[in-house]
Amino acid sequence: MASKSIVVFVAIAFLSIVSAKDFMVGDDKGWTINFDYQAWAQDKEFYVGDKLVFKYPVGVHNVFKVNGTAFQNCSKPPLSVALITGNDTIVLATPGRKWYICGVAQHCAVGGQKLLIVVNPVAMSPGVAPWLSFGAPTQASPATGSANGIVIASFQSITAVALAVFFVIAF
Ligand SMILES: *[C@@H]1O[C@H](CO)[C@@H](O)[C@H](O)[C@H]1NC(C)=O
Ligand SMILES: *[C@@H]1O[C@H](CO)[C@@H](O)[C@H](O)[C@H]1NC(C)=O
Ligand SMILES: *[C@@H]1O[C@H](CO)[C@@H](O)[C@H](O)[C@H]1NC(C)=O
Ligand SMILES: [Cu+2]
Repeated sequence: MASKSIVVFVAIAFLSIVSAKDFMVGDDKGWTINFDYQAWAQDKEFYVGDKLVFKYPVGVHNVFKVNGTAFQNCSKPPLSVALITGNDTIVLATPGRKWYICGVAQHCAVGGQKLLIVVNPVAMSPGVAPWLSFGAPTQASPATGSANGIVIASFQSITAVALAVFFVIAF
């Protein structure tokens, strides 16, 4: 407990993105069965800070964020972690592969109601100061590092400039 240390890593960057984008998954079709979400995603570039909006009639579908294994298998997490509002907004907070499935009946396995995207890191504007960091740990063991960290990201668009602040709190 005494060794519990808080590492605060604050990164402030002026981003070259004009503003974060909202992606309506499936566009006019929304989140449904028998739609090719891979084709939908193929021509799109997703960046950290963008949002996915899953639209569907409440009760007809839901949304689970899963890992690659569960995506392949269409294996459903507990219902308690499902998104169910019919207008589920997910902020893409970290780069990398993200997997989403519908957990209703066989919508994923048979209906192909599953989406894989790759989120790109935030594009940096050249010439603007790169990531600035403060509060590097002096006595903290970096062993666990940010792997166990909680990442809270907030994004604000101020006209053409976005200011991103990340707090990584590691125990
Ligand atoms: C994927 O998720 C499942 C259940 O949600 C979990 O059992 C499994 O360990 C996870 N696999 C990986 C590689 O993280
Ligand atoms: C995925 O399916 C395979 C074959 O049915 C099974 O062996 C494996 O345990 C499943 N994995 C998960 C995470 O459900
Ligand atoms: C759906 O969510 C988006 C983003 O959170 C919001 O802007 C929009 O007003 C919502 N629409 C409805 C019908 O609730
Ligand atoms: Cu569904």
